Amino acid sequence: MIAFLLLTSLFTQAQKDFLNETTQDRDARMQWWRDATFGMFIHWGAYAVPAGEYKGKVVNGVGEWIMHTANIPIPEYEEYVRQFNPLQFDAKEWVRIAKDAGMKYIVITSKHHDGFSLWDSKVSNYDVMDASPFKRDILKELSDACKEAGIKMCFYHSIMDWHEPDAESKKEYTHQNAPNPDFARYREQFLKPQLKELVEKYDPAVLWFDGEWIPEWTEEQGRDLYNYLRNLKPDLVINNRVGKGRAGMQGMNLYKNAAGDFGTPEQEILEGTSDTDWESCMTMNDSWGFKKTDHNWKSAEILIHNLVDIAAKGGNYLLNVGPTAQGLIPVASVDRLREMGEWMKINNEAIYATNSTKKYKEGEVKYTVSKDGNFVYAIVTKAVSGELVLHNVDLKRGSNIYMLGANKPLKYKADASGSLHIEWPKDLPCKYAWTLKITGSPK
Ligand code: FHN
Repeated sequence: MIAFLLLTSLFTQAQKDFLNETTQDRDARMQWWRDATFGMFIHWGAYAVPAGEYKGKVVNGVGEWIMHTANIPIPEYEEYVRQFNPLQFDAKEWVRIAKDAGMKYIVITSKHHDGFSLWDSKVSNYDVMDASPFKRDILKELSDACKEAGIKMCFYHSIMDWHEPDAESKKEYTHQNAPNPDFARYREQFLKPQLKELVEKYDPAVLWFDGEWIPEWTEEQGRDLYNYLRNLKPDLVINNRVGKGRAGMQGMNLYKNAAGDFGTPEQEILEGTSDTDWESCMTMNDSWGFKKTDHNWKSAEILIHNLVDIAAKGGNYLLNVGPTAQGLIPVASVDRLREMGEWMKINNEAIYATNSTKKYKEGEVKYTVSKDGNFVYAIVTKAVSGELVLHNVDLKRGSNIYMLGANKPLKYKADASGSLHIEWPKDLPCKYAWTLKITGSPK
């Protein structure tokens, strides 16, 4: 152990310190992520087998927490792993559904709190190759399908682990009942080696950590892990749950210089714009993992309006699906993603690679600005009768105003104060929200 710690310290000294990266380097590294704006979150694993039910009863709460919520002993929970055999899993189909929805990256749970790994891990036997009958490397198949489709593959990874003995969290999560759990050993001989495997085998673009709230985890460990991973892959993007900076579900950092590259609001959207990068993650119903009794689906309209609101506030939207134990994305999710894709086909110019502006909204209108600063996109989220009046745009004199998806310029008058009175067209090219492309700048 002393030799090991000596080696680790030598290695730590040789590591480059990425926590003090220049803004220029950071901007270059984050640009693809900022431009992407819209991604798919996938919560999948053994918890899809019970699908929210235990001993014939529906268990309250999110499906992926059933082991803890129903206090299922490890040997019994491992029975779900022995039943995990998603023969209808088709990585290309999943990637197609995400891409056609307009999503640019996919974040899948490589390992959730239950400790079950969805790849061929040499560090753990509690993985899809050794512990389940499926014996296919799910992350390999998805990474290959993503590469082929030009979609960025990213991994969610839980620091909290309810299965690995040394990871036992004494305060609340004592599933392992391990005699002398050694969290430092879990970190150095399980967590880091598994992350090294993921980075070297599948080259993920983002590592999305979670479960950092356990008392055994500290900001200092988060900073060390951040540097360890960036030294393995310098252009890696890592969320702020690698450390302890996150302020609960609001998701933004409590203090300056917290480890991590972006804030992670959960099931909520920031009140306004932010100077720091952020990404709102959200379920389409009320559960991350598949729960067969949860039919409380948000409408496609709500989901599109969320995407517009988040883009206008300069954030990213990570929208979740919870596939079944057979390996299928629920039809209700597929239908809503298809509608989002139809909308994005016409309006994506106002979403991808745009900047936010201080006055990001007026009434039912949200604004984004083209990166070159030449165009303002006014995205109207409520149908208009007669004329729409906009006060927050300085129109370039003599230029036309277009609705994305329509060819003919719209009729408009500018009044003395420069406000635009725009005649609302009868035929609309899409549903739920409509984008006016205006040559000019925000006021
Ligand atoms: O406990 C997890 C939960 O299962 C889910 O993964 C979400 C997704 O962001 N995060 C945690 C709750 O904050």
